[in-house]
Formats: sequence, C-alpha cells, structure tokens
Amino acid sequence: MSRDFMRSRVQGGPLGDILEKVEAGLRLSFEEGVRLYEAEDINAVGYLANIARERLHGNRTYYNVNSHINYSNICVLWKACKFCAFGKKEGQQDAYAYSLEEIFKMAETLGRGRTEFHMVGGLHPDLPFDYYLEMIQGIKEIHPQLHLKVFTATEIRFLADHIAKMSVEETLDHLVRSGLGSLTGGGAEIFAEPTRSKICKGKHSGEDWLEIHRIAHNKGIRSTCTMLYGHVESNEDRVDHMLRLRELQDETGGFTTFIPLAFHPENTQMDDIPPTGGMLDVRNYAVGRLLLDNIPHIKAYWIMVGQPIAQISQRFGVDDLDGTVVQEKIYHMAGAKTPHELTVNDIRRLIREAGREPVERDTLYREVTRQGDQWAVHA
Ligand code: V47
Repeated sequence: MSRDFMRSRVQGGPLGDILEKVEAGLRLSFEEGVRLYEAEDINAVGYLANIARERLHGNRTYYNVNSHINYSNICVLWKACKFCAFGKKEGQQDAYAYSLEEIFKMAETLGRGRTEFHMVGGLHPDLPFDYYLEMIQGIKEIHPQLHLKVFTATEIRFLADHIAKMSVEETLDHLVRSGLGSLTGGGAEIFAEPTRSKICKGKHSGEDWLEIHRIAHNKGIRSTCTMLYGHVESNEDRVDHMLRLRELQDETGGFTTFIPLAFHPENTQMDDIPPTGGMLDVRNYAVGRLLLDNIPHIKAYWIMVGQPIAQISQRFGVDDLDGTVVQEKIYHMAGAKTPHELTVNDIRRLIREAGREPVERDTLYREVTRQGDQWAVHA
C-alpha cells in the first residue's frame, strides 16, 4: 500500500482530525488518546505513529549491547504484586540472592564488550545498604567503562525507607558516588487507582513512583519509564498513565525512553488472563509514540513480545530494540518462550529486515563504534 494511498485513507476516516494534528506536530489530548485505542483501523494508527517516529529518527533503529543481572528475587512484595512470577518469599524454593563474589564473577565475563548492565532485583528485607553500594562499586572497578542502569523507583523507595534509612535524595547520592549511572523504568505498572490496587495493593503509589523519578532527574540522573499492560487496565488507565509521564517529562526532561511491557500471566496469581496478542502490542507502541511527544525513544523489549512483533513494531512507532540481553529472568519465570539472548548479528538482521538502519547506542543514546569488544561513544 503506497503512503499516498494510506494517507488519503486516514484523512478520509475517523482519525482524519488526528492526522492533521500529527502532521502539524501538535500535542494530542486524553480524548484523542482513547480514540486511538478504540480505532478499528490498526494500520491507520500505525501510519500516524510512523509519521512521528520518522520525524524524530528517520530510518534509524537503535539497539544496545547489554546484559541483565537480577541480583536477588527475594521480595517483600512477593504476594502483593499479583502479576509477578519472579518475586519469592525468603526460604521459598527457587528464592536466591547472589553473593557479591558471585556477582563480580558474573560481571567479569558478562561485561566484556558490553556498554550496559541492567540490574534490578526484589525488595530484599535483610541485605544491607553496603551490599548495593559495594556491588556497584565493585563492578565499576572491573569494568570502568560500563554504564550501570540499576534499580527501579520501587527499590529506591524501599532502600531509602527500610534499608539505608535516609531520604531518597541521600540514598541516590550514595548510589551515584558508588557508580550508579541511571535508573530503570520498572515498578510503574499502571498508575491509575483503583486498577493499581487490584494488581499490586501495598506497593508504593503511582504518585510516589513519579516523585522518585522527579528527584532523580533533578539530580541529573536519567531514567526510562514503563507501563504494564494486558491485565485488568482500561484504555483510559493507559492514556492516563502516559499523560502523567508526559507531564513529568515536560517538567524535567529526564526520561530517555518509554517501554510498554506486555503482561505474561504464566506462574502468576493472574494466570486466568490470556497473554496479550500482537494487535494490542503494536497498538501500545503506536499510541505511546503519538502521546509521548516529549520522550525521545519508544522501545520494544523483544524478550517480551518476541522477534516478529519487535520487527513489525518498527512500523508502529518503535525506534529502539532492547539489547542483546543475557540472563533475563523476570519474563522467563512468567512463561516467556523467547530466547535469553540475541547476538548483535541477530538484532541487526531483525532491524534490516524491517527496512530500517541499525545503529548501536549506549544507555544515553550516543552512537557507539566498535571493533570486537573495544568500543567508543560519539557525543
Ligand atoms: O516493574 C513483572 C514487569 C518490570 C511481569 O528500563 C512483568 O529499559 C510482564 O521494568 N509480565 C521490570 N511484565 C522490568 C522492566 C524493564 C524491562 C525492560 C527494559 C527496562 C528499561 C525495564 O517487569 C516490572 C513489571 O512491570 N513485570 N512481572 C510479568 N509477569
């Protein structure tokens, strides 16, 4: 279908007024966001998102060479977060917490040639604050060039209140001095009540999640942001979530990327809900691209949606595929059948086959050039 044909189809259809706004670079409203979710013509929604995507990034799709380390799955919220198959009670079968020695050994091999470690864990009731400070510091000593994207806002709130017993500001200052590079986007789930309480009653509020990112951004710490979809949330909840992210981004400019996270029900307390389908996955990317006009990147986490959707998503607003990701645990414990790792060649092929140009980036989206394991960034 040619672009001209598609344009005239969208122009003459129920999203014609939104097309005018997107072409003019105007901000979309709550009501328009809900209409994009309700629109029957998914190709029209994709067409609109592609305009915004190509205006920002042309034909480029970014990827990074990273690895995940989940230091522990022991979590005081193991029962409260009904969507999670990863969190375990202390002493329960499969519960684990790596020692610092184990982490350093892992880091030694996994870090070679990579630009980023993405590290999150459960809310462990007993590990002391020094464990986290030494973990970050020790990894930086082994791989000084590596960017450490560590902790969700939920972990920061827990560390501050229960482990370090300091303000969020002081907790972040200590972590940054040890080598923290940025925060991950996890823990956001869905902000709107009563939906949030239905899936994670007892977890900190959406307002608190936003407040922690506000504090981090004001200190110059960048972060990503996420939204968990495909459970019991409504279209209105999704749009509300995105607009609250947009509002904070207007204030701080600290988010690099929005990552919609598809709910995986297996082994969770919500296993009666079917897994998300491709239509909902691509729609979330597209609406995210269209509503979040101030967040530069939209990421498809291929681990979660699989390689076919990761490819097609590049025509629905996505400009970033999460990296080579070694050692993923959160989604595989919830039934993901995707591989644990892709090679750089696999990722570049996924991007090329979608008609896009692959560009390696670091965590802050600076272009990377490399020769084998040696790499450098260009500001
Ligand atoms: O907050 C947990 C989600 C998040 C399940 O920052 C689940 O670049 C689906 O935030 N089905 C943690 N989702 C992972 C995360 C993330 C992932 C990739 C990139 C980035 C980034 C961040 O995973 C949790 C929760 O929303 N989650 N269990 C599940 N069963």
